[in-house]
Amino acid sequence: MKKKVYVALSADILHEGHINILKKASKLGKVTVGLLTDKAIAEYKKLPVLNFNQRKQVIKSLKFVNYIIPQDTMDYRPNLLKLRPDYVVHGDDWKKGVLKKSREQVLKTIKKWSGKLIEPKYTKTISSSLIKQRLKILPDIRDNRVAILNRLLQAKKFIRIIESHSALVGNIIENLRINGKMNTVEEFDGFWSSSLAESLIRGKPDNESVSLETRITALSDLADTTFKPIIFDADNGGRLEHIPYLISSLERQGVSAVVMEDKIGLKRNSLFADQSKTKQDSIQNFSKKIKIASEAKRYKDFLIVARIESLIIGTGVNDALKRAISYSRNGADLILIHSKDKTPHKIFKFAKMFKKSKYFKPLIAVPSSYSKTHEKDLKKNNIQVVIYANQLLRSSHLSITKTALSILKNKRSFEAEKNISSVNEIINLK
Ligand code: SPV
Ligand code: MG
Repeated sequence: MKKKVYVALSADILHEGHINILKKASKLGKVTVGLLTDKAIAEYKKLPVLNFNQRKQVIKSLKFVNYIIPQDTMDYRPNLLKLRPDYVVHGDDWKKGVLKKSREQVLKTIKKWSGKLIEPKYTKTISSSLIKQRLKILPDIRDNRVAILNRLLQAKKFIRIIESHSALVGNIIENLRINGKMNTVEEFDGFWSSSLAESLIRGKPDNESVSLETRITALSDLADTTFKPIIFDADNGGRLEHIPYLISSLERQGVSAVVMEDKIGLKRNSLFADQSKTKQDSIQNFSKKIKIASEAKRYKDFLIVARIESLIIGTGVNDALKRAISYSRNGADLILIHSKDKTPHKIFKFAKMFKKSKYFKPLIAVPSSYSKTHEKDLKKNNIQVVIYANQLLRSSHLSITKTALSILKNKRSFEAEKNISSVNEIINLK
C-alpha cells in the first residue's frame, strides 16, 4: 500500500515553493493537502485573498495532490489523528516563530505511529506574503469590501476597529502595523465612521445637524483610498420609511455594517453625563426598524448592528437583555452594548447572560469611558469587536491646539517642529 503523506497549505498565491514541497511529498506516497480555512489562517496572519473554495479548486488541479481536506486550526493534531499519515511535509521555516508550537505538536503526535516529519529547506525569497507585499494585494479587494467584515467575524476571535474621520486618518490606519508576540502582526481591522467625529470636524454638535446623506457622501474619500472594512454609525437610523435607502447607499459605498441605536427624539451624544432628556425607543418599534433594515440589504454579508442604550439611560442589564433577544430575532447580525460607566462590569454581566441565549449574536463594545479595560479582558468576556470611537479625533484636537499655541507664543514654527510630522513624512504618504 502506498504511504500516506500530509501537507498543510494556505495556498493563496501559489508559487514554486509550494510546488517543490508537493513534488517532494508526492515522491513519498499519496498526498493529502490539509487546506487551511480562513479561520486557521487568521490565527497567525492576514486573511487570504482567495476564499477556501477558490483555493481548493486551484489545489485540486495539481498533479501532485491526491486528496484535499480542510484544516480548521493551526493545531494539526485533529487531522493527523484522523489520517495517521506516514509523513508530514513542511518547509523548515516553522522551526522558529508563530508555527513553532504547531511543529512541536506534530512531532509528538506522529511519533505515536512512527510517522516522520520531512522538512525541505525553505527559500527565504519566496512566500505568498512577500508576493502580496510586492504587488500590494490586499484581501479586501473592492468587489467584496462589503463582505470583508463578515469574513473577519467568521475567521478571527477578536476584531479591532478605530474611528477614522478622514481619508488621511484612513491612510495612517490602513498601513499601521507592529510585530506582536511570536512574529504575529498587530493592526487595526477596520474603520468606524463616528457621528460624533463626523459632526465635530464640521464644527457641529453630535445631534444629527450633519445629515446622514452628507456623511455617506463624505465616506467616498475614505472608501476610495483604503481597503479595510467600514462600520457606519447611523445614529438611530432615521425614519422607518428611509431605512431601505440608507442601507442601499451604504452598500454602494462599500460599507460593511451599519449601527443603529435604540434612541428617539433629539439626539444627544451617549457620553454626556446627564441623559435625563434622552428617550429610548420601544422594543417593538426598534425591532421593526431592525427588521426593515435586515430585509432591505442586498448583500447577505452586509451586517446590521443593533445598538442598545439601556446601560446609558439607566434601564439596566435585564432590559438590555430583553432588547438584545428581540433585536436578534428580528434580524440584527451583531449587538453593540454601550455604556459610559468607568468599569465594564455591567457590560460583562450582560454579555454573560446573552451568551446563554439561543439568540446570541457577536458583541461589540466601545470602551471610551472604561478605557482601562484591556482587549484581552473584552475577549474573555464574550466581546468579539472593539471600537475605539473617538481617540484619534481627540488626539488631533490636542495636537492642533498645542501646535497653534506654540506658533502664537513663539512667533515662529521652529519650537513646534519636534512635535509634528516632518514635511518629508507627509509628502511621502501614498
Ligand atoms: C460615536 O462615535 O459617534 C458614537 C459612540 O456613537 S459615542 O460617542 O460613545 O456615543
Ligand atoms: Mg454616534
